[in-house]
Amino acid sequence: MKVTQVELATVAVKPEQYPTTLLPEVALAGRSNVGKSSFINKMINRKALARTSGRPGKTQTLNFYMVNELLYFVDVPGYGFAKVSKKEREAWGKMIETYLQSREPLKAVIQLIDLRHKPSEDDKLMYNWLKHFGIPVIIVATKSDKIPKGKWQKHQKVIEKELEKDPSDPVVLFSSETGQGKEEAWKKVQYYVSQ
Ligand SMILES: Nc1nc2c(ncn2[C@@H]2O[C@H](COP(=O)(O)OP(=O)(O)OP(=O)(O)O)[C@@H](O)[C@H]2O)c(=O)[nH]1
Ligand SMILES: [Mg+2]
Repeated sequence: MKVTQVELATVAVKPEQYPTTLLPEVALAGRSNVGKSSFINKMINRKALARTSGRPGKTQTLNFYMVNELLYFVDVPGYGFAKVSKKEREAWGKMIETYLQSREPLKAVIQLIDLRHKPSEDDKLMYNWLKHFGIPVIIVATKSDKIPKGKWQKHQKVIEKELEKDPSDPVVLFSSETGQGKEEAWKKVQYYVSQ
């Protein structure tokens, strides 16, 4: 995929603020710090258009990145971040739920899981929740650069088994550091966007 044009088109916390230019949308989900914003930057060849941080909780709004006037990547706040107040967490949860549940142009969710670790309870809940609402999921197992190649297969299997992954949902091994999996991830995104 050749990305020629990209911009942060919309920042939203409620439905009235979602884009009105209706293009297919693909949203990012995953625990805080797993690399959602880094994934977007890698996919669009920008170092830091989507803001990233070593500190979890960087992304706090729904950020709609328009790519080639073809689709939106929607950066979503991460879950499982303990250092925010309960009230804040509830507000984010509601914002994310409202978006995922009711957004007609949403074609698929890219759920990021750290390839090094077993999926957490939150990862499992999120995956099950997406499946409950019939949303196609692309599992992106990220930070592959952090473990030796010889272990990739084994770790991927653990993720698939723990999630009880639906066979129709693809898994892409990815690294925002090396760019591994970028073309494959684009292929999956383009497939769902064209549905
Ligand atoms: N080695 C390595 N580091 C990564 C990778 N992806 C992300 N990181 C690092 O992980 C940290 C968190 O990345 P972000 O992209 O900000 O994570 P996020 O999921 O957007 O986090 P929130 O916005 O808090 O939900 C940053 O320090 C990134 O540089 C990867 O593939 N490999
Ligand atoms: Mg982020």
